[in-house]
Amino acid sequence: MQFEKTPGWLDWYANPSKPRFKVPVGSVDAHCHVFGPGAEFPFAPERKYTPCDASKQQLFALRDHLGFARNVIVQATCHGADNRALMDALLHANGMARGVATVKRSVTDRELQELHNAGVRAVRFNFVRRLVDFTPKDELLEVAGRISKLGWHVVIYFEAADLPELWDFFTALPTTVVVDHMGRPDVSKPVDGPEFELFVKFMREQDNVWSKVSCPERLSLSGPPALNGERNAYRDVVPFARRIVQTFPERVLWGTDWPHPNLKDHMPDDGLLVDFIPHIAATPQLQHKLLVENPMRLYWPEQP
Ligand code: 0GY
Repeated sequence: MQFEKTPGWLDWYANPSKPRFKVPVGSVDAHCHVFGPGAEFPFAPERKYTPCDASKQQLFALRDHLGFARNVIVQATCHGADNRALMDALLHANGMARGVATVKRSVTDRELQELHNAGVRAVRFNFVRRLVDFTPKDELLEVAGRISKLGWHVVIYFEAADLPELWDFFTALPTTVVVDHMGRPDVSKPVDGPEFELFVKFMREQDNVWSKVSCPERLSLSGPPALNGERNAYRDVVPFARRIVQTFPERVLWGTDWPHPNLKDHMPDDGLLVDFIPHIAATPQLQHKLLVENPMRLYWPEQP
């Protein structure tokens, strides 16, 4: 099937620079996606956007270029609850990728087992209104109960302003809970202001809650650096991510978010994103936890 991209859709950056920061051996890109290819894995009818293609081969080439060893591939909303593209990528990764799927209440135990066999270890619950239609909370809780028996966890995606309303639901989840992109803080607000304090409190009071300190390109208002050769990009996001890494070093993950869905203004150079890491995890110890120990504990617990 041929798909026409959403008008204004930005394709991923074709020739990312080589990062100056050398990630530790065995690093995991713990948040990335595959899109189709649409001709092989059609996008879902209920999708809110139609992306460019972004294949497993292209993802694995980026992994190698940036110096990463493994990927955690997150089901993107353009594929709805049809996890075939995700499973195909996982099955072709030689054990070097795990997955986060989207499932409905109607999913069978056999389908869950197939997802598990392919490498899925979590489901994603998305509360970002521009991306998905509302799913009743009782359905999500039922799914969470079922997947917890497989040892999976729940990944949640929401915007900072919605945390108060979602608090009771999130704190009722029976599994480890991983938050995408620090709950999308508004970085024009103070890092010690009430909105981000609530997120820090969420992590402090709930020791099952982890956070991805990813997506500065999505959160930044100051944007990428001017074309002056400077590689310290997205600096307005640094205090937020650094605070989470320093306060909860055992419960943070990092990912590129390649191929960067729904960016309207610019497409990040993935090499530059990797160079963001030492600004938020300043020591080799913190970098090793963020990029190796934490994702390995969560997604490859069987590995020594
Ligand atoms: C992200 C962010 C976005 C999109 C998706 O699944 C998705 O469609 O995750 C977004 O538009 O903010 O995590 O990649």
